[in-house]
Parts: sequence; C-alpha cells; structure tokens
Amino acid sequence: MFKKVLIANRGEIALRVIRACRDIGVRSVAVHSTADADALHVRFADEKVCIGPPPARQSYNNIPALISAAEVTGADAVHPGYGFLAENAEFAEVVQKCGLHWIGPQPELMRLMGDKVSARKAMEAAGVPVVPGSPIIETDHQAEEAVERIGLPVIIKATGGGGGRGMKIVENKTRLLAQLASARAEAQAGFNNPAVYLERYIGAPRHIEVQVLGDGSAAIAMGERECSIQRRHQKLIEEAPSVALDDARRVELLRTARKATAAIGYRTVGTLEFLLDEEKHFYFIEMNTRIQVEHTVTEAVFGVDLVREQMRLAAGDPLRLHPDMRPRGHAIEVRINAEDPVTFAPSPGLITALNLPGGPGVRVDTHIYAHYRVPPYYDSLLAKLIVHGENRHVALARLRRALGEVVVEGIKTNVELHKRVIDHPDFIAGRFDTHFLERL
Ligand code: MV4
Repeated sequence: MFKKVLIANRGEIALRVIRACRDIGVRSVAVHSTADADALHVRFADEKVCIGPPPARQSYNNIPALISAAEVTGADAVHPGYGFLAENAEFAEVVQKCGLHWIGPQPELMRLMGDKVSARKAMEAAGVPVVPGSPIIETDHQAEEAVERIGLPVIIKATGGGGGRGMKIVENKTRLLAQLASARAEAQAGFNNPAVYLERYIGAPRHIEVQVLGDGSAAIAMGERECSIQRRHQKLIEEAPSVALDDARRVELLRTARKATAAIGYRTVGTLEFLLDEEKHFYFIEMNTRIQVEHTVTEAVFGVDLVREQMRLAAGDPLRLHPDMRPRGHAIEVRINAEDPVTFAPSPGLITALNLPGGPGVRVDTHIYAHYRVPPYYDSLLAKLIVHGENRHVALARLRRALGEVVVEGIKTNVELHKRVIDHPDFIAGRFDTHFLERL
C-alpha cells in the first residue's frame, strides 16, 4: 500500500479520502488555495501545502503546483477526488511520469472514455447496448443521413462533453443544420473540440448508473444507483437500489456492466451511466472514470469503503470482493447546496449557526462547520446527507427526520426543496424520471 497520498482536491471529498487513508494507516497531504487556508481538509490531513490563489486554474487545476507539492512532501500517490483534474488523462500521465501512483484507472482508458464517441464504440464492442446514434458528424449530408436512419427527435452531443453539457435536442429537420452549427461552436468554446455526434433522443428517461470495480482483468458490478432527480445536469438525490428495475432487468444490467468493465481491462473504480426508457430498455451513455459524489449510497447498502477499495486496486491488489454481493436495504443521498431557493444562484458566505443530523442510519459527509465561511470560488456542495434503512420506506422516514434536524444559518440552502421532493406522492411512489424537478 502507499505510504503517503496527496489529495488533489478540496471540500467533503478531500476529507473523505483523508478518512480512508487514516483507516488503513496511510499518511495524507492536503493541498489548498489561499481561499481554503481554514478548510477542514487542511486541518485533518497530516501535512498541507498551499498551491496557489483562489481561482481553480491557478490552484486545484494547476498541474505543476500539484506535482511540486507531491515532491516536496514525499508523497508516493495522488488521489484526484471528483471534479477538477479527476478525469484529466494528461494529469494522470504526468503523475505517473513523475514516479507517483495514480489513484484512478489507466490514463489510456480515461482518454478512451473522455471521448464520448470512442466510449460508445468501445462499449458497443463489449456487447453493451448503446443509444442508436452516429459517429462524429463532419458534413451536413452526414447529419441528414444520420437523422434519416435514427429518426426524430435526435440529440446533438459534444464528443468532448459529458455530464449533459453542450447538448441540443432536434425536434424538427428544418432546424437540424442551424443547431448543428451552433452545437459545434459551443463545443469548441466549451471543450476546445468542435466534434459532435447524434443520438436518438429519449424523451423521459431515468438515469441509472452502475458502480464497477476492476483489477485490470476481473471486474464486479456493485449494484446500481438511481440518479434521475437532477436539475441542469446536477444530481440532487440519488438512491440505491433503483425502484425502476425488477430482478431480471437488474441482473441483465449488472451482468452487462461487469462484462464490459472486464473486457476493457479496467482498473480501480468507475461508473457506467445508462438511460432507461419507458419500456425499461437500458442504453449506455457515458463512463465516469472517477469516484463519484454519490458513491456513498452504494457504500451504505453494500457495507464497503469504496475509496479504500479504489486505493487497493490502484496499488495493484487483486479484486477480493465476492462477484455477486447482495445489497442490504435501501440508501438515499441528498446533496445540500449553498444556493438561493428561488434563483438557484450560489449563496456563499459565513455560516452563523449549524446543526447536522445524526442517529440511526444517518451519515453526513461535509467539510462545513459553525462560523465557516463558504468561499465563492468553488462548487456549492455543502454536505451530503445519506440515510440507510431496511427498505425504502424506512430510509425515507429517516431522511425526513434527518432533514428536520438540519440547521444552516447565514447562507441560503436547498434543504426546503429536498423536503418538498421527498414528501411528493410521485417521489414516494417511485414514479419519476429526469424531468421530475421541472414539473415540481
Ligand atoms: C440523453 C437524453 C435523451 N436521449 N441522451 C446525458 C447526460 C445527462 N446529464 C443528461 N443526458 C441526457 N442524455 C439521449 N440519447 C437526455 C438527457 C437528459 C437531458 C437532456 C437535455 C436536457 C435536460 C436533460 C435532463 C436529463 C437528462
């Protein structure tokens, strides 16, 4: 195992990684911008290094500063968390070229999956159903031909995009070429890559993802997560398992994900994202090559420390988890964000009073504390509240109780939005898709 891990991140995930390190006797190095000098990850790590000014470009995304911090502290591995450089294949390569271990998959696979068209191709070759679609569209003629074959509506996606950014729905052939041109321009501006492709647009899908682990040859699928409750491509509530799958569909989905992960020789932890249509057919859309925000619901129902497993697999250990582990009960995570409940604008500032919930079946992963000042420079996630119970009904009752115990004063949060969602009859009945919050 590694001796000392540098965590190239901040906030709750930096703390989460520090905790996994401490549990197995690995030393941790926090890095921080000047805006985060009083952050909890800095206080709880064994060592700390200031890597630059507040803007992420000059600190958490600053590769030379991160490598220097690893070198001066004698770290032997780098954990990227999520966001920032977590899915940057170039950073992973630089880490490895500097003689450090990368706590993530092979950089070639990060590059393969970072390109959404090559990811689709690799998954199709591995026997995974993908949404009917096109290769990269070079000409207007190719776009028209693809639409003939796929049928309307289609969705234009950026090859270099992902997570929902830069997508356009085409309902009508008369607007196809104009939307294609504007999608290319946005893709160039947003991802420095104008390449786009088409997929059949699935109107009211559920977003379901599978947690996978691999050791380079064997793989397992550690259940699925239901992630349909989102707005503007930011997930707000995630659950494990999904109420949308019956046993037969679940077995098929998990077997498919496991086979694909093994087929590409994937190492460490990852997530295969699927859309589930109204007929309950599942289609691969993207693979995330990082630990995800919502990994905690999988941890709750499987009783596994996924960050510890990720570190073991990165250190070259073989998979030692049983390939058909069964989940126990039901878990739900809500993301508590610092945001205005009306405008959804970020709401940074001083937390003047704080109470976090506890009790049976309740976990809170957060970096905030009373009198902490939420800086305006980074994402608005304040805390993840995760509840677990023997079934969804019990988990929901605990979530309602736990949300009632939350006090965050001085800044605005989305706690009241969460209360409204979990009291909605359709949410309680499990009747929802990715458009649920638009209708709320
Ligand atoms: C789709 C889709 C429908 N059909 N792909 C991909 C990333 C995820 N964050 C959203 N994604 C979608 N991909 C196909 N083929 C619907 C979504 C989607 C969505 C798209 C546009 C606007 C809002 C959306 C909300 C949820 C899901």
